[in-house]
Amino acid sequence: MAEIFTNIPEIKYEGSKSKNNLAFKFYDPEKVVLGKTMKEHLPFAMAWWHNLCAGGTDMFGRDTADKSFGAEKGTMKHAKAKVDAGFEFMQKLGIEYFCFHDVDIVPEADDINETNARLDEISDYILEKMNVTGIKCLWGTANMFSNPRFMNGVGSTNSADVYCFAAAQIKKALDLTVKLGGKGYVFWGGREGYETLLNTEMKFEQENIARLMKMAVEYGRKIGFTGDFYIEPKPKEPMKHQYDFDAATAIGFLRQYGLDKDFKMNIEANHATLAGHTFQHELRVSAINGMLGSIDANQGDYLLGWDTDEFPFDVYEATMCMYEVIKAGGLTGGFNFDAKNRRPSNTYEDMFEAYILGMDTFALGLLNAAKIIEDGRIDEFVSEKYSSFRNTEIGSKILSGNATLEELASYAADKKNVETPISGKQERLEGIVNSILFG
Ligand code: XUL
Ligand code: CO
Repeated sequence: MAEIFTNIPEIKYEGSKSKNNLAFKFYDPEKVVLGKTMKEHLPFAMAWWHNLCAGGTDMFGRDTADKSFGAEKGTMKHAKAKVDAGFEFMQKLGIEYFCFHDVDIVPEADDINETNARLDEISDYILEKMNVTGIKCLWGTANMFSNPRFMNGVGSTNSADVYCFAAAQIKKALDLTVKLGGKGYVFWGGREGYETLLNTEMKFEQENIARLMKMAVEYGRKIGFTGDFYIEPKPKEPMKHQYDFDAATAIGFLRQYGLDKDFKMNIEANHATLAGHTFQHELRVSAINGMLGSIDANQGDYLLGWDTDEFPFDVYEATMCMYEVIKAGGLTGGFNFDAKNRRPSNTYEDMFEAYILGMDTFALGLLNAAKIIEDGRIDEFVSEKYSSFRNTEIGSKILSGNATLEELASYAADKKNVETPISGKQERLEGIVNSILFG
């Protein structure tokens, strides 16, 4: 099989002083940080859809990047060329995982049986490549947002027939995920929401989504899927209101319908900011609920109100992300670059440089987070801040859950007045972070 990215060598670590655009400056896979190699801390994944399918089309113009890889688009020959390109790409970058939607890997046919036959054929080919290269599948999913049949929703659709087609797609995508040994299975509910309540039965829709997820769990476990199901929260776009608004909302939904044992969160940075949260907030909410599963590593643009899916460049964000991930004991999933080149970055070289940027940004985030943790001042401050609960008799009584409101009121009455609590010291802590990062 002919090389596709002929002018691109294997990407190596050369250190921060390197001026080689095709080298890592910070991602040094074998470097040990807090007892684990960078590669172990950062299981990176390639997103099939952006990297191998998207050519830069936007609402105002067609593709700028050629992703034909020498084959006619819409054919199985092209599907195979994408597999060849994807594996060469991942090998050259040392990326060990990929994520896919069903329709990223084959052109969808008019007849679902034909689509499924194509999926069988391509997954055999992908499996062959996986066996040769050792590259693995992080997660699979079904694209249930592009086809017009999903215009009124998927699990939330008004059409029982469409609901069955969604079930069929999930069943097949789960079969493929198991066949390829995927660690996770994602539900991103881009069409699970509504535009107006004038035409929507919200409770009915949410119950039907839960039913579909329950069937997916039952089927997945039956065919031997032992990994995690993920919800990937997003507040809006394409719908005005999406039911999986943010991690807290999605976790509440999972608990309400008894799905919390099988599901975790797949947190995407750009979705967090669209919900009016920081990436770090969404990670913390997931972690404290025992549901931090995987990450879609990208970033948004604070000046734009939509999902720009940029490659991560913001080192502060990556630092705070890695701080959360390390504190949570790592991910069961990985870091999937759900990110796309900007429309004018349309060459093969740009594809590689984008991944180098993303991987270096997360390597810097890891190094910085380790420094913050090793320095200890931030953790020490936080622990001190709550010490009145942990180090006093009345505080410990409250924490034990055995205090009564009358008792606490009588304690307050005896004290007569209370001092203001200790300062939050935000500016000092931000200064400490800067001095750790740049000192
Ligand atoms: C959409 C998005 C999806 C999911 C998988 O915003 O992030 O690509 O990651 O369906
Ligand atoms: Co995503």
